[in-house]
Amino acid sequence: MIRPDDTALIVVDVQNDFCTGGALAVAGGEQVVPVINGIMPEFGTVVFTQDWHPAEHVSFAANHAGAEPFTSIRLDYGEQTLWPVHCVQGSRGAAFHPDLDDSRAQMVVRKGFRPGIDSYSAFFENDRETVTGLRGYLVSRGIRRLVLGGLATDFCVAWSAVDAASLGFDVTVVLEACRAIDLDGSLAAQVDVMRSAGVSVVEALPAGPA
Ligand code: VGL
Ligand code: ZN
Repeated sequence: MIRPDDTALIVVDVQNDFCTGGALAVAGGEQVVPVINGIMPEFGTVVFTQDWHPAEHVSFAANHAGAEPFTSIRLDYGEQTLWPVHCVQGSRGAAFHPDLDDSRAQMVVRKGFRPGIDSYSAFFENDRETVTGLRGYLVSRGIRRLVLGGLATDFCVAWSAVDAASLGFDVTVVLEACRAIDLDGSLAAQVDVMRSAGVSVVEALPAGPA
C-alpha cells in the first residue's frame, strides 16, 4: 500500500453488462479491468459499486409501453433516461467482470435496487435525497480522499465524483480507468461538470498522493 491511509479507491460498476457483449455495453468497458487491477494494491481501502436493479425497475425502457431505450421520461424526481434492461439482480450481467480482482473489495455498495428510483451516484440516488450509506462508511473509516475509476465515466462515475466533492471529499477521477457511454456529448459535458465541482480529472493516477 503506497497511498495515504485516508485515501480510498472507488471502483464503479465494472460489471458484465457494461462490457463488450453486455446489455448496456460501454465501448471498451473491459479495458478498464487491467488498469484497475494494477492500481488496487496501492490502496488500503477499496470499495466497489454494483448497479443492482429489480426486473421491474423504472429506468428500463421495457417497463414503459412504447418507450425506446436512450430516450427520457419525466418522473416525480425529474428527468430519467430510459435504458435497456441491464444489471438485473443476480444475473450474469450484474456480476463483476470475471477478470476484475474482487478479492480486494472490502465493501460493495449496491445501488438502484429500489424499483421506482434509479441511482447513478454511489452516494445519493437520482431523487437526490435517498442515501446509499457510502458516505457514513467512508467517514467512519477516516477516509478523506477518493480516487475513482470504472463505468461509465459520464454517468455513474461522474455523478459519484460530483456528489463526493460536494460532501467534502478530495476527489480524483482517473480517465484511463474509465470508459464512457457518451450519449449526445455527455462525456465532454460531464467532464466539465466534474471540473466545475472541483474534481481533479486526470488521464492517469499521479505517482504522489492522489
Ligand atoms: C450506469 C446507466 C444506467 C452506469 C448505470 O453505471 O454508468 N449507466 N445504469
Ligand atoms: Zn443502471
